Amino acid sequence: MIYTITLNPTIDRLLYLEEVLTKEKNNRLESVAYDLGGKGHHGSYAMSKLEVENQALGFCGTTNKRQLEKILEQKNINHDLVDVYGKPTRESYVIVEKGVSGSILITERGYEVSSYDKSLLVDKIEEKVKPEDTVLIAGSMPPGFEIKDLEQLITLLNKIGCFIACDLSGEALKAAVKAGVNFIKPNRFEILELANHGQSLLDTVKELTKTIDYVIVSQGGSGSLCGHGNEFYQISPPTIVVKNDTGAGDCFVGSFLASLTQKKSFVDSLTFATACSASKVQHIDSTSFSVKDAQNLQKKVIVEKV
Ligand code: TA6
Repeated sequence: MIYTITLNPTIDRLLYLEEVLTKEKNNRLESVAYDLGGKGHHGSYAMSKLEVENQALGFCGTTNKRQLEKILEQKNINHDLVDVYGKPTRESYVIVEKGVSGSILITERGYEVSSYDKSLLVDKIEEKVKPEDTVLIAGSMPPGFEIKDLEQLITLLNKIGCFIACDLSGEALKAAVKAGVNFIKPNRFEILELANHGQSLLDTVKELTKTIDYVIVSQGGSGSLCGHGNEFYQISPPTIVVKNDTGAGDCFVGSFLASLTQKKSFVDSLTFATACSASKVQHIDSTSFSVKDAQNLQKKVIVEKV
C-alpha cells in the first residue's frame, strides 16, 4: 500500500486567458476551471490511474471540504483526511495564457494547523502504515507545521520501517535528508543546497545516493539526473508541445513510485514516469495524463548512463 501525505492541500483554480498576460491591462478570462492541487494528491491521482492501491492522507479545511472532496471523488482518489475545523483549503491560481506554452503558478500560504490537528494525523499514520508500505510526503508545509514536526513524522515512519519518499524543498528537504529517507526529488536549484562546496551535480548525486536509495534531480524540460545504488543516468524526455506544466513533477513522482511498487526496474520506472509527465504537460489541467500516450512516449525517452 502507498500512502501519500499532503500537509498543505490545495484546490487549483485554473485561469485560461483570452490572450497573453499583460501588465496595466484588463486581462480577460476565456474560462475558469478547478482541479486537484497539492503534490501528494497529484501523486495519488497518478497511482490510482496506474491502478496501484494508495490512500491520500493529510489535512482538509472544513469550510470548503465538499469542494475538495468532490474533486477527490471525481479523480477516484481514496482518501482519509483530518478535518481542520473552521478553515478553508487554500487555492493555487494557475494562469494559462492563450497560445503560450506552460503556466504561471501563484499559491496561497494555507491555513494554520494546531497541535491537536497534528496529533490526529499522527494517530492515523500509526494506525495505518505497515513496514511493507510506501509513504510519500509531498508539497509545502502549512503554517503551524514546523520542521520539528516533520522530523518527528519521519522518525515515526523510520521506526515503522516503511519506504519514505519526500518531494519537499528548502529547509524541509534538508531535514528529510538529515532524518534519513529513501527517495528525494530536488530540482536543479534545491540540489545545490545539499551539495558540498564546489561539488559537481553528479558527484552530489553520487554522495547522496550512499545514504538515500533514490535521488532524482529534476531539470524541468531537460529531464532528470537520477541515481540508485551504483547506477546513474541522465534521462531526456521526448520532444512534445507543452500546454500546462503544472503538476508534471508530481505526476513523475506518483508514476515512479507506482512503477517501483509494480517491481519495474529502476530504468523502466524512470522512463515510464518521464513519459507520464510528458503526457501530463500536453493536458491543460493540473493532473490529467494518458497511460496509453505514456506507453508510446516511453519508447522516445533517452537514457544515458553517466
Ligand atoms: O506541483 C504543482 C502543485 O501541486 C500545484 O498543483 C499547486 O497546488 C502547488 O503545486 C502546490 O504547491 P505546494 O508546494 O505549496 O504544495
